[in-house]
Amino acid sequence: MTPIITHSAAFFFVFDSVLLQSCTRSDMSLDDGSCRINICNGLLLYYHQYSFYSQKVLMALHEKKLPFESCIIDLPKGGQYEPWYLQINPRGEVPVLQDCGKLIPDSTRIIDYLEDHFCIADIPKLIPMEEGFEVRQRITYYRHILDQIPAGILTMGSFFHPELVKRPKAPFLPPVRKNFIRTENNRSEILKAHAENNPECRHILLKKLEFHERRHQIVTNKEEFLSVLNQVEDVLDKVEEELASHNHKNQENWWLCSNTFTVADISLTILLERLNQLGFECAFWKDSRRPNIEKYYKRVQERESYKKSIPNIFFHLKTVVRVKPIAIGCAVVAGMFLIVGGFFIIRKMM
Ligand SMILES: N[C@@H](CCC(=O)N[C@@H](CS)C(=O)NCC(=O)O)C(=O)O
Repeated sequence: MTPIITHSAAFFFVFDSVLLQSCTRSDMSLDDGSCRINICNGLLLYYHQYSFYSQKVLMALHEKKLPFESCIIDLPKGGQYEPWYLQINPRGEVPVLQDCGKLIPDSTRIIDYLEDHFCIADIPKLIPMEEGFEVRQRITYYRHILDQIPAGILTMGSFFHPELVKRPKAPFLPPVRKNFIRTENNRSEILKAHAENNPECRHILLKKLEFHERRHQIVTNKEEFLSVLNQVEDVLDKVEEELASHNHKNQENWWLCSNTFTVADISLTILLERLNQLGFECAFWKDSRRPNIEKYYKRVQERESYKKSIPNIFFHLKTVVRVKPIAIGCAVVAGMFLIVGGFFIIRKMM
């Protein structure tokens, strides 16, 4: 895929006392959906909780136990196309890490940056240099093949080809899936409207539109989507083989490439999580299809970094309520009628 834009992101300050005050909060999104707080002495992550690439960076930050502030970009509402955010990342994508005055876009670059700049003393390492050349090579290899899987196409394609999906889970339940399809189908119009309303970002947004239309053709084409699923199949075969080769070792202490948790494990964990949520776990590992991956996925869910990076059931519920407030309201009222009605019927019968 060709890069959308290559010039570096501009950086701007808003010296406003209210904004300065909110700089101390851990989530610095403002009520109008913006987050123009660029004054921060530490790490600030622009992200979205359900974004695949954001989850990778979150997991790296939590693995390394680094404190950070956060600013949530409302992707479903097009927060990434707002002019202030396009100045932070002209690609209009999350995640972006801000380290004092420096802006670092792209999950792989962010994780490498964290590894390079936060590697002193007792900060856990995600690329253990001391384990030697062979381990490092394995980490690079697995990270590379895992990161080559186009997660956006995998996710969106599964909504357009539901016949290929068995059991989608939260957050990708039917109302959310429908919402994603609607947003995807309207994205060209959304981008055109943003380009019209923001002449200073027109060029960037029209490039993004071009990119979106190319991607849309791919996600809606079944053959193309099947070839992405085949790519996943090939990568998971290699992962399964690698994990199986550790069977003679103490598996409780062993991850994908080493007995420490590495960047390759982050790529694998977030991929498995996404496949599971999309409803592909039966196709790819459940029921002894790939027993080592199944075991690995169970084990990784016990890690603190996983629990802190992947939204839990309460967060999913909030999301579904936000997407379908009327339907949920009706369901709650109907449920109450059923309970109260049932209560009276039972009383009459007694
Ligand atoms: N190569 C980038 C990809 C980032 C990306 O595609 N992010 C998605 C969310 S997972 C996004 O921001 N999409 C919004 C859009 O393109 O409009 C990375 O690794 O960070």
